[in-house]
Amino acid sequence: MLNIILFGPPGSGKGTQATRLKDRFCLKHLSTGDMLREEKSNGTELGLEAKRFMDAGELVPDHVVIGMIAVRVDEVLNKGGFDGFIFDGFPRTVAQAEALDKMLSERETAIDQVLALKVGEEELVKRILLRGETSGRADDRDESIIRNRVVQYEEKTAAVANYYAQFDKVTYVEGEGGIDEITEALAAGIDALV
Ligand code: B4P
Repeated sequence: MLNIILFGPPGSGKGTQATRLKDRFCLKHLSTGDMLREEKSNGTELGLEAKRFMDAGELVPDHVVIGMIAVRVDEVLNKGGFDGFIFDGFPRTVAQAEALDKMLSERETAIDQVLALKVGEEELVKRILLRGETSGRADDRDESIIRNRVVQYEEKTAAVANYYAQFDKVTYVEGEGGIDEITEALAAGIDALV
């Protein structure tokens, strides 16, 4: 199996790039952001719990996202049809990373590489505000909420790259520039693994 984490701050292009890479490498794309938005729009109990965190630009509690991912991973492993996973927006804390590693190891697989997109804060804010004009997402419309998402990233998520760096599993990729050009740089990182 080939298991990749697409990593980076909010608005760095994780979702954009994961959508392009999944078919090319026959990977199942698992986005915790998309899953949580689906739970929210279906009005489930989990979605209602997640809403207040997401709308404020805070991270949803670890136990919620870890449980959600485990169910999806098992669905895919039982059904088959993919060569691995591309995790997008997960893990976002070291506790999530440790839980993911344990979960994968119990299923006799592991993370192969973290591809980390580098984008400056002003570019992140600009992109998300632009997306907010059409996304309908409450967390994309208010600059102070967007900046809080960046703060949450610095305080809680950036450490995930250090966690995987101790196993030599992190490759940094320039995330500013043309979308096609960035896809090719990420694909080259995956090609180097297969
Ligand atoms: P996410 O859905 O993961 O939100 P995101 O970080 O904004 O998405 P992404 O980074 O993928 O957006 P993209 O760059 O593709 O999470 C939302 C919320 O859910 C979080 O704040 C949190 O509350 C919660 N959550 C999710 N996962 C969680 C977890 N594991 N633990 C706890 N809480 C969790 O796109 C940004 C924009 O940039 C797009 O409009 C795109 O078109 C544009 N863009 C992309 N590449 C570009 C480029 N090269 N140039 C110009 N524009 C570009």
